[in-house]
Amino acid sequence: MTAKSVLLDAQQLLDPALEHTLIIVKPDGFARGLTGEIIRRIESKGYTIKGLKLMVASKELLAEHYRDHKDKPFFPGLVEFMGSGPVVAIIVEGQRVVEGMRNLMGATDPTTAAAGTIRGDLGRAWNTPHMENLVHGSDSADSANREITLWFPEIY
Ligand code: DAT
Ligand code: MG
Repeated sequence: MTAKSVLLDAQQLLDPALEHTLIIVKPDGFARGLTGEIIRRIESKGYTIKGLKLMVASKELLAEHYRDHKDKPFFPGLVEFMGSGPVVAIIVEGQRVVEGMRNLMGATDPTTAAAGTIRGDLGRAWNTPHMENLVHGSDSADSANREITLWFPEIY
């Protein structure tokens, strides 16, 4: 027997009264087996997972995702790293979730990110040209909407 599934669309899936953000467990987080720990922290905070998938992101998707950084010196290395292995893309829902997730993630540089945060507790500098900091989280409600549409086009 073949199992059949029905894909929910954004209207059914996402509560319009709540805020949403796009979280990505980056290739370093997935390779280190930290996906569960990162999801545990998101759920323990009280936020709800509304979409989740394991994928290898294309260069095109990543260039669009990081378009605001396209003139930065680290852009080529960032896109290369983000496409170097599987990532887990997650839609997270809750009141003020964009701000709340940025707080849970900690500062960009994992060496100085505060203890207690995902990057501060689980991340560190390595001997790599790019920065490995385990997670991405949208930086505003507008970015979140753009990024969710980009990473989950199948629900629109
Ligand atoms: P964040 O991921 O905290 O939103 P960002 O948007 O400024 O940070 O940068 C996107 C990613 O690019 C970041 O997660 C890691 C990488 N990055 C940022 N600044 C960098 C730098 N100075 N050198 C190398 N990589 C950097
Ligand atoms: Mg950012």
